[in-house]
Amino acid sequence: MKSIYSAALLLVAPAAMADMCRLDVSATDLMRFEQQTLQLEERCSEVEVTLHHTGRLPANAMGHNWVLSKTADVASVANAGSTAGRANNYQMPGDRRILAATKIIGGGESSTVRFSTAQLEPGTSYSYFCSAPGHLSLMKGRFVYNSTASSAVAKNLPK
Ligand SMILES: [Cu+2]
Repeated sequence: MKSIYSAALLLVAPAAMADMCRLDVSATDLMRFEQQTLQLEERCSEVEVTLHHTGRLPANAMGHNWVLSKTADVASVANAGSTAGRANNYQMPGDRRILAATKIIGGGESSTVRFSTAQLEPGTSYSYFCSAPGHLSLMKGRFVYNSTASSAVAKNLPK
């Protein structure tokens, strides 16, 4: 069924990137993400995530990033990121457990990362978080990639 659906979309709009999706997530001066869950539809072969810092504090006081990993890897990726320091956006260079990440930004700024969903495995739990030191306990959420998640979860926008 999936391939039939894709073919029909291509006939209607041959130039459209039918499987490219977009997610927006906001972070605040109160050290929070405004979204607790991000859901990506199964049809999305690529996704562009944009982190918006809606606060006013500068990056050296309340900098945030958006990091995606398996839920099981979150704590160790964040620990490694603290060691890596601000110059590396609190991400250990070469850390393959990081599936996608933005840079550290301050109030009023935004940062976008684009990645393929091909690396996401069905049945695996994924989470996003901010890897700035001390932020993890308040700044994390679930990243859901499938087509059958609860309707209570906010949906992404087609791009
Ligand atoms: Cu943060």
